[in-house]
Amino acid sequence: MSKKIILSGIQPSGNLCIGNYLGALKQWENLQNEYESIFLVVDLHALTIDQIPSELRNRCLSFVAQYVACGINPDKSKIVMQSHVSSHTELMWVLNCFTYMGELNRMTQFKDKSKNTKNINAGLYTYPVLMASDILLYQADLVPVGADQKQHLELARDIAIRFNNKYSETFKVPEPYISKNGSRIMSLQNPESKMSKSDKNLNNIISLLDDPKTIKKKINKSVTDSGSEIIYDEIKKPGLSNLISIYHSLSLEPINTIEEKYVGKLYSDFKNDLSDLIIELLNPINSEYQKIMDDKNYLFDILKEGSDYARYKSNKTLSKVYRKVGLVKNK
Ligand code: AQP
Repeated sequence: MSKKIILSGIQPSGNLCIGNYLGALKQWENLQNEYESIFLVVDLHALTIDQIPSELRNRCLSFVAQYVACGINPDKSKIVMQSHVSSHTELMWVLNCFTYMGELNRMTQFKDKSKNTKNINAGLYTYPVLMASDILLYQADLVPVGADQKQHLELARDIAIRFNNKYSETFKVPEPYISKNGSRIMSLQNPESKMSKSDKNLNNIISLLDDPKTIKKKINKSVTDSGSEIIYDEIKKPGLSNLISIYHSLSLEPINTIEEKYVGKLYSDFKNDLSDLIIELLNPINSEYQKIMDDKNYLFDILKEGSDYARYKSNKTLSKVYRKVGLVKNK
């Protein structure tokens, strides 16, 4: 029996951070052993935000290297640059015609992002349709995402069901895979908002490429709450609870074991240990990353293999869709 397919992606729109690691990359690393895996760098999605072209170009390659350094193994998984496979945007147009404005108006990520930018472009608005196309093209069974992306995945499912009902079975209806661990890591300075890689305030995030000194500094400066007890309470102690959550995701120690361990200890003791845990995770990722970035041929080979596979696989779906909606095939 053929393996089930998982697909996920990250947009190269800032510095990959431990939110992305715990909510996405760490899950991918585990899942790739069990599933046929496709991991995208969704560079077209990144255009919804103002970009400096030379920086975007470097970041796209840097993301591929960071995927591999975080354990995504190109022998097990396909790593694909979204813009290398034109079927993504082709299918998106068709799906646009099956998506209602009312659905897009309800997307909370659009509402949040458009609050913080003057550049409210149509791409930002139709972003979830491109994401639906990314997923449905490959007939993905399972989509690992952080909790923040669940609404987008539900829209992809609704579009797939709508299309299938109208034209007969065409798309696999994908299921979300949301890990309980690390599915929503919050900002270090503002624990009411999620940690986001494109946050301009770098003190809000731990980037995967931060050095140990910077990590210590950011964790020491992170917002904690009044009181001195180290206990998990999202309402009364959102800042501390976020740090405990990160500790828990990295050490895999249950939350109550962590609380017991720090009875009678200071916030600063806890923060020191948390910094050490993060440094222990990121040190090997950093050295692996440097090695990979020094071998650009290796990076381009990974992308070539990914796009060859992705073109073949996605074209099958796209041809089926074009035929079903009534478009004439080119001879
Ligand atoms: N704070 C988070 N905690 C857990 N998981 C997270 N993810 C993002 N932030 C957290 C997961 O990482 C993947 C990134 O997907 P994306 O780049 O397409 O979109 P995003 O959700 O908009 O991510 P960011 O980091 O907030 O990026 P920017 O700042 O560029 O918009 C997804 O699986 C997401 O769930």
